[in-house]
Amino acid sequence: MAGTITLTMIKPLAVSKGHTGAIITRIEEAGFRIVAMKYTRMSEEQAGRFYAVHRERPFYGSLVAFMSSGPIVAAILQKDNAVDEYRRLIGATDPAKAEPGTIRALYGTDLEKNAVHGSDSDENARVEASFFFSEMERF
Ligand code: 3AN
Repeated sequence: MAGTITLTMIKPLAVSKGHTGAIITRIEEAGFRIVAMKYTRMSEEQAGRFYAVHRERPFYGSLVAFMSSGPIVAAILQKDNAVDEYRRLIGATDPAKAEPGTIRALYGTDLEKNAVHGSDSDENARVEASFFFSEMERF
């Protein structure tokens, strides 16, 4: 299948609330192919590295603490124009402002605990995919 990739994480609160299956169903029904997937937990150091671009932002410490607070599901998704298509499926960063029916509108709690991550560029998608997955874990 042709296409580009994006990296998603189902965030700790959405996982602990039992939304993993519903979110994966939406992803597959929207036509994304799962290239790689794992259930894992980031240490604070790893979450800090993943979000290093936000180091100077006021929410950085809280975001790192939250993202390392429990298990997540990380996945590489493939589709034509995957980054933009996935951001359309998940909706705006703030679940309260996300389009009805988007993953963040349905399963997000607030600006920080917004159910899922989605890469914001093809280059970041490649970097983020390599953060979680080796070549041998991609199919
Ligand atoms: P997106 O995930 O939509 O690309 P970014 O890259 O601006 O949004 O932010 C990365 C993550 O940081 C978000 N997914 C969210 O969890 C958190 N975040 C962004 N802005 C805020 C904020 N103002 N307050 C708290 N957390 C935030």
